[in-house]
Amino acid sequence: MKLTTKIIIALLAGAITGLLLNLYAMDVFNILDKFLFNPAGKIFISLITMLVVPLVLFSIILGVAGLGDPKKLGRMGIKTIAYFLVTTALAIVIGLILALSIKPGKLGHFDTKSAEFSAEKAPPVSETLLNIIPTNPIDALASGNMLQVIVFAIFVGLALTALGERTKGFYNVIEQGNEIMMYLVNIVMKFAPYGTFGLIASAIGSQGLSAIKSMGVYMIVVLLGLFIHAFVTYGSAVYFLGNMSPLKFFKGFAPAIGVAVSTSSSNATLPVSMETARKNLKVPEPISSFVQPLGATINMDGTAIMQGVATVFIAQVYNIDLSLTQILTVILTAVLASIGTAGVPGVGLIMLAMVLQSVNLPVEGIGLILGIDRLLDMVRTAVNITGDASCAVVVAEGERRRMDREKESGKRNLSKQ
Ligand code: DAS
Repeated sequence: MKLTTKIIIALLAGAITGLLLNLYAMDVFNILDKFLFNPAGKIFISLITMLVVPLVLFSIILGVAGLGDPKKLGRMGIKTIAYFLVTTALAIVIGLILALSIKPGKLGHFDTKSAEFSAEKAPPVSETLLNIIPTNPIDALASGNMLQVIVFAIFVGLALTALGERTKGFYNVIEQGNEIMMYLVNIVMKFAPYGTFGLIASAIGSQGLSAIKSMGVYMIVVLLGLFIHAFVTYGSAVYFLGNMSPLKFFKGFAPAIGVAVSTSSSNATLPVSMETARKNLKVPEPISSFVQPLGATINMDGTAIMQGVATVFIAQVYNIDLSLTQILTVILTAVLASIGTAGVPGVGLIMLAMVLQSVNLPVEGIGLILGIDRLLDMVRTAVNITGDASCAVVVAEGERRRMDREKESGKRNLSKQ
């Protein structure tokens, strides 16, 4: 049976198990959660997270060195960042339009008195951008500062390109290191169905249906935005710009989507996202190893959709009308906030606090949506990594077309001589 099928079955079985135990046998759930679901989930997340930093380091060094031409890196970087910014802005606009038209904050009674939330401060974007150059690369690797690891790996890759044969030995070591990491990803993925089952059973079992009932409309609006963005925005991008059928794209990327749903972490899913993009979507390694780690760190369209909906929802609950200026501020802040935070569970709420503060909305309003955020985090993380993969497909197709044009013009020049 294919890994995709196993992960989907594990997701469904885990959700049904968690729900049934939550409804009819909570004490049994607590025992199973403590000794089975939680340990299985934690082992799986630790195993894949263990591979993230070395895999990103080796694959970006190789990817950049493999490009052979720094100009190509510059071109690829501009296309990637532009794609990220446009799709994230589009995502938050979709969220805002849906929330402003459906008005989830006006449908139902919400107890604002008991709502409370204190967010740990996310670093301002300017600080993050200034800090992307690591003063101590070993510390960046040890602390898993993904933006700094990516920048350091790019510098090493560029040096390898410039030094050529003189560093062939080092290049081979990095190449073998990357091969070892990819081998370990495949080994760890054999455990994915069990880890996925544990994570979903634990999350659904502990949440139950209660939170969903009171926040049903809010959830539906967020999920509607996530599905529209995934299927319309990414489906159109891979079809028109990536020369790939949306069905092939989503089916091919399904194993990574399943792991993202169960882990709620773009970073933890990264080894699987990259492996799936290369194997199933035929994205060349240099492009996959540059676009996807960068995307997992700075591109979070799913999170931006939640932020758009949540901002309007909270404003509606507190009877605050948002002006056009405030709405534009929300869009800008959400796009910039996504750059400053890593892809780990629950980071979307920390960013949401920044967005709410930017338009003077009550941050404690986040307390209203806290209960179901764990469930929504699963789906928006899946959208986040799918956005990164769609970018990799589009950039890869752009580079392929460019190479074809260069070959054509080369042939024409030869025929003229
Ligand atoms: N869980 C985050 C991620 O890994 C997304 C979020 O918290 O919104 O992408």
